[in-house]
Amino acid sequence: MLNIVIFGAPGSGKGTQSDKLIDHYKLFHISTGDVLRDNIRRGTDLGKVAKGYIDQGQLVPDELIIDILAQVLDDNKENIQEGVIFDGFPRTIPQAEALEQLLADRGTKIDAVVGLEVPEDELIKRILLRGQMSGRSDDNEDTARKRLETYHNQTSPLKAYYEEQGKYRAINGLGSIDDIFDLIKESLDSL
Ligand code: B4P
Repeated sequence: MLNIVIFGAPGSGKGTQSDKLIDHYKLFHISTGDVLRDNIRRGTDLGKVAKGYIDQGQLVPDELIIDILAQVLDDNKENIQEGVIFDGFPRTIPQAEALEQLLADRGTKIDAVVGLEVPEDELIKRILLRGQMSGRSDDNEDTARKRLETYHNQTSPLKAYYEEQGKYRAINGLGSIDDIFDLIKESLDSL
């Protein structure tokens, strides 16, 4: 079993590299951003609450997202046996602590945290480029800058948290998608 967190600022390539990791390692993919966007599309109560936060570039409250994650793990007991790629979760220290507990309750743990490191001007460029096609309400310059601020305030402390546990693997997230993936594979294959 291999459980990986893919970590980085908005626009760092988490979703992009997750797609390649799923293919290569045959792991189950959980993207909390995708779960929330799916709920927004379907107009669920959760979607209505989440949209308010996402459009402001803020995080959805911890209690809500932790419950969602627990539910996804419970609904996919069969699918998660080989391991999971956690994409966009955890995003706060309380989420990381909750994840540790959720996995311990299921007799497993996080093996590695892949940190995609990308300079801020490139992050904004990528988000705006995607915004031209994605239709995502948070892919505009104002919200992107707020998302980056939220990342610095609430999410970036997780780097030190996982470094202390010896799990953080820094990856240069600038370059071609395939070259970045090669760096990730190299790092994970040495686990
Ligand atoms: P996410 O869906 O996770 O959005 P994100 O951080 O912007 O990452 P995303 O996956 O979209 O971008 P990626 O880096 O792959 O979250 C959306 C919102 O949901 C959050 O802001 C928050 O409000 C809420 N949310 C989600 N999880 C939560 C949690 N745990 N707690 C609370 N709230 C939560 O890629 C960006 C772009 O870069 C792509 O268009 C890609 O094509 C491009 N790209 C990738 N690699 C590239 C490369 N090497 N070169 C050039 N371009 C590249």
